[in-house]
Amino acid sequence: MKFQQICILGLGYIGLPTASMFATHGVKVLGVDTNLGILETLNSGRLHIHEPGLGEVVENAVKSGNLKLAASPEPSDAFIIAVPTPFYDSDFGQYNGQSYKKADMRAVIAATEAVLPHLRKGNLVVLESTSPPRTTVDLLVPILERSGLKAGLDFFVAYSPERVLPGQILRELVENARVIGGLTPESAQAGSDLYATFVRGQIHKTDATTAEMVKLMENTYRDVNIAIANEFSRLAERFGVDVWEAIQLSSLHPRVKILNPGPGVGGHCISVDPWFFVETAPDLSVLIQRARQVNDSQPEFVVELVKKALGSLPGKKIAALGLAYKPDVDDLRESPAVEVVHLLTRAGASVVAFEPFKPQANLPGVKALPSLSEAVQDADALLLLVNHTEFRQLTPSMLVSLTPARILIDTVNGWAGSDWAGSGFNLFRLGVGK
Ligand code: SAJ
Repeated sequence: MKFQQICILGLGYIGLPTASMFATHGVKVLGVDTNLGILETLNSGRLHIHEPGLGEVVENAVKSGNLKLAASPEPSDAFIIAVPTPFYDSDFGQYNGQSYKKADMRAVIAATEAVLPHLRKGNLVVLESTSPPRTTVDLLVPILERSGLKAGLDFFVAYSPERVLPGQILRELVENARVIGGLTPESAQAGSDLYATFVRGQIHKTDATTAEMVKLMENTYRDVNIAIANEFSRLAERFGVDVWEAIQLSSLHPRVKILNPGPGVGGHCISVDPWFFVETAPDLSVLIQRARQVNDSQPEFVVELVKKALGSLPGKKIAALGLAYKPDVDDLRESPAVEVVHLLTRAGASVVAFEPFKPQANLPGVKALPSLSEAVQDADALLLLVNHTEFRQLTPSMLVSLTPARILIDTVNGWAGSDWAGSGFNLFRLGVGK
């Protein structure tokens, strides 16, 4: 199948790089976003997200004349839906006395309904948004068939999960293997033809529900593995062990690879997606649910560490280094660092934060200052929450003149390599019980 004109709905971390990639590979792309602020930013040549290399790719896409932006779709050969699927903040499900989070599919529904008036025979509709199993079959198809056309016969439908790692999106978009789940084999083939435009990794065809499940399994697997690392950090503290050393030694075993503990699991994927299994099959996802709870409670464990380092929290001035959900990205969504700041503030500490990738961050309940020196200048303790390269490179001699604080708390093993012994700084590390 040939695709001359496509429409991509949702210009976030996935939609925008994907749209630009198609455009720089000769396809006419209409990038659609209902957020007019995003369209305005992009139209003025700026970006609303930080991703290495993205600025250049978007610029090339616009210069090529192939990437146009609009607030609503137009008739196209294919439509790709890449809108967010968060969970509801205050609408929880219940199973056996345990509450679980529920997916908010309103953006997917709205995007699919926006495609509906433009759907023609022979079109392809692809859902990329991470979704609960059976979304393509049970949610997307019934909406699209309101057109009077029959899915799989008159038009093609596929689910193709994005699997790129923030920070490396542009490379992974091209190089990663791609899974295309079709409603029918012909739909999978149509999806495969579309992504072959720029994907150099292998393209694997399957059915739509398998592809949905593959995506959720990948992120759930990672979440459960981080949960065990976080639980090990708690155990190590209890037993007077350095968890980082223990992990390194355990990982010498040829079949063991333990992930890193930290302040918790954030971002818009790993901390969200496992709930899509729990929501749809709570009776069968006990381990998955427990892992989520372990990771979600890790910020409280960090607060205990800070309390131990400072004696008590009320009135203590703490400089929180980093608010992003992981190193060297600007994304603050579901960030455990932000949760730690909230918990410390609630416990009476006076917290100021500095996030180098979003120095003007404006979050409710978080006082963020635009520079490291301002954030640390009258702190009692420095709390390292994100392993940004810039923070990892701080040394005792750099810090000594910046801050009166002599207590350092490292939740991400960022300062292990520096020589703090005899420096006058007292270093407390997460997961280190000695
Ligand atoms: N984290 C740890 N310890 C670790 C690794 C990560 O605490 O050893 C934390 C991070 O600090 C962060 C969270 O987990 O808070 C998630 O970070 P991540 O780097 O593991 O993953 P994401 O959310 O940036 O991207 C993931 C990736 N999925 C997998 O690696 C299986 C990516 O490939 C997906 O495309 C992405 O989710 C997505 O969009 O679903």
